[in-house]
Amino acid sequence: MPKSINIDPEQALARGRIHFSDIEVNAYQKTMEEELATYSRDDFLHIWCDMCAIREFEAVLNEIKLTGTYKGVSYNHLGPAHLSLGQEAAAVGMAFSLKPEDHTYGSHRSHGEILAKGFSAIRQMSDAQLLDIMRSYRDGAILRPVEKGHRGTVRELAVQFFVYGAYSEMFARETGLNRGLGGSMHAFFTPFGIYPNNAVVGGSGSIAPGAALFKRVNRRPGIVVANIGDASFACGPVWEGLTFASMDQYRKLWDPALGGGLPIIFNCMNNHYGMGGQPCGETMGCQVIARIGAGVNPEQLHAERINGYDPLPVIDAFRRKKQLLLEGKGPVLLDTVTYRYSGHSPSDASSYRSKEEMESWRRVDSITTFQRRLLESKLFSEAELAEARASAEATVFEMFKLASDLEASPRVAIDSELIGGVMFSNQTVEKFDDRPPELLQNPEDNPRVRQIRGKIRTPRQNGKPVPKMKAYNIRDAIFEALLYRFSIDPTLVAFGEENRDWGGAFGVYRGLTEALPYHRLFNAPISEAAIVGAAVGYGLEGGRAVAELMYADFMGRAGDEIFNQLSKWQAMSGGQLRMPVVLRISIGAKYGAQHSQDWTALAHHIPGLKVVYPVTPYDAKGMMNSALIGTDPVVFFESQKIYDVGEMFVEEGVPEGYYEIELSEPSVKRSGDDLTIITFGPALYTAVQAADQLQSRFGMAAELIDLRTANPINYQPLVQSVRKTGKVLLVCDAVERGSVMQTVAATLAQLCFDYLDGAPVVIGSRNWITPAAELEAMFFPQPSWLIDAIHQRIRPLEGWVPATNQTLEELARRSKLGV
Ligand SMILES: Cc1ncc(C[n+]2csc(CCOP(=O)(O)OP(=O)(O)O)c2C)c(N)n1
Ligand SMILES: [Mg+2]
Repeated sequence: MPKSINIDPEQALARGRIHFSDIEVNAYQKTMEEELATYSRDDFLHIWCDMCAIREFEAVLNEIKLTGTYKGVSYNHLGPAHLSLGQEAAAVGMAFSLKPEDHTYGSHRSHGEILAKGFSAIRQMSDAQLLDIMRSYRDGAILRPVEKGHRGTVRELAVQFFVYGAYSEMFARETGLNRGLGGSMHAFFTPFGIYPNNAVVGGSGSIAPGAALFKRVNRRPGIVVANIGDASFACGPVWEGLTFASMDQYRKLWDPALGGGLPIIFNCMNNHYGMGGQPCGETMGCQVIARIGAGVNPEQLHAERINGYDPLPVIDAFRRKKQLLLEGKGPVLLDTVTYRYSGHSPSDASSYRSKEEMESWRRVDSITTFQRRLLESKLFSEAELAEARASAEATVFEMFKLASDLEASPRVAIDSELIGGVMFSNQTVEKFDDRPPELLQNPEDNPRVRQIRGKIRTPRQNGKPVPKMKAYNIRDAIFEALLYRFSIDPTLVAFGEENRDWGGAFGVYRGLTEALPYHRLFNAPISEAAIVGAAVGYGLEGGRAVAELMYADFMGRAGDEIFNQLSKWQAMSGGQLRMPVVLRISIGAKYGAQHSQDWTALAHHIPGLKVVYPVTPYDAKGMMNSALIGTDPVVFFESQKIYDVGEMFVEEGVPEGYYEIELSEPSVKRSGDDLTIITFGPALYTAVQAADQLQSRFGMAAELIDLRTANPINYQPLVQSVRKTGKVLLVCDAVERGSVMQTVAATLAQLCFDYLDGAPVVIGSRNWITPAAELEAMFFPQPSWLIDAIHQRIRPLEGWVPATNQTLEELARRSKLGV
């Protein structure tokens, strides 16, 4: 389908100028008298109480970290405490007018933001809603210790519940918001609209746009706020997130009924410091974070610097900006100026800043200043404010006491299978919403579907092998699985580079452009971090996403998103969240050192990922079907070498209908009694050639097993085979060192020790850069290498003259050289 946007040379080459608008800096100048018309007495009291409660919450942590005691209660908190003493007005201002359906994402220093958002949500919810949340959340595990003897209102109970859950989370207690598995830097509570907070700073920058995408695609109310520190605005994922969130297509190409630009505020919690470095003046060049907006889109992200040392300008800005988002004019960048008195962590002596500077900020402290203004307004007496403050502080202190009490709040039982039990959710969900899935045509009318109908799905036709052009291949298999799920789950979206008109980088999606509206299949910017991060955000919000990386070599560009985000949030939520995301990654060949690497081992090493690599059409369809109905993150590797191969192993052919293949099961592709060859990836086809030769020249029957999955693995069929043959060779295209096959070999050596004639033999690619296409035969395992290895290390083969050296001596020699 040709592009609808025409590129006109006359226009592109015409002379002109880019105009920038002024960016407001601390424009808010309203007096308290003016604000009396905006806020009720109760509003002011709530702002006051929330700021005081947050200050107390952090003060407790500061004291126990520094002295081990607070008001006579001793506690040894081993974990981190990145406190935001001084930043209370920014947090309360941000959260004050957000609704529970507005979702926040944050950073390692988010205690204040979490509390403020929770207090705000509690105030907006009915007693019935609050009771329902407290009773149902983890079956009342957090509520039980708090409600004992409680005599106040439901709202008061909810505040206690929430503060207690937060402290318990920080102290690794069963009663933590995330069962103690998130901890201080990652706590969150989705029923109040508080989503994951990220200790990998800037991490929310690429994830939160995915949450906003979810809201747009699924017409969910509310906005998303990504709270990010000033120093973290230098992070690549933040810039990629800004790019992803401000793509033109939302307003130019997508159905206007969806609502336009992404509803997201990138909110810089600008405390002027990283740990000790200063972004403005030292480590960055923009000087005012709001300036970044100027380069991103013509609206300059509606960027503004606001005074975050006073809650009222922050509330004012959030209300104005939220309105813009609801009008489809997002995204927005806010530069919320604040200051932290506390060190980066309590052990930090703040030697990088002067006492005078800290004193000058204390003199205009947000709580004292706000108190003065409240008193001047005559709405409250000093005693009233003091009493409210004392009451807020008492609640915090009581909840700290309860959370630090090991009897009332037991530690997470780390010796049990608790963590293992939440690494994966292992569920199946047909669809994440009941509305009809949006398709532009009946799948039966899709040109690709029609083309596939004419293809041959079996290994042979009339006894002859099927020519490539006619064979139903791996591309077709993945396409079929995707189209099926697209027609069932309305939340399913797919995106990545060149996903739409190009048909996916390697043609897997050809035909989907005709079938799907823009918002279900779209081209992402060349922002791998944002592509994977957005899929993570989309999944966290409750939708299903398929993200694509063109080449495995680019996994490094999305390293944090794959290794720390996609993989971890299910477990870090204590099993509260699911991550129904499939990350398709294509593995190249013929393109040299930076486009032809099999990096399956990287994904396999990371706990929390399911990692599969099907290499036959039958397996590709069945495994993609399983990935697309599951609730766990699946890294789905595909090989460019074999996208075109037809089915060679399943005589009945690849079913037209739906079927699933469990994602833990190796597949025996050929039976044999003399030797087991286990492969991972397209090395299956290398092994087939070697096995043919072994049979014809040496009468040796090899059992061929395609591992198909690197995690999880059911070892039973592997063990069964190795016990039968006593000999095992493992082959993959990844470099031999640290490959998936090394793990499998080591495990089999232990599981089958008494049955093995010799140590398992692993053949991978050489531990080199991948050379040019012309030299690849020196790099990737060849059929003859396998026979050489069998001859030299497993069983001498009469008359065989090895062309390569696969001996253990050579292995040791190369290892010493590191190659
Ligand atoms: C990706 C990453 N790099 C470095 C760190 C170590 N680190 C933790 S906090 C921090 C400073 C962050 O500063 P800023 O973004 O301004 O947030 P603030 O701490 O001021 O709230 C650094 C460098 C990290 N956690 N993650
Ligand atoms: Mg900072």
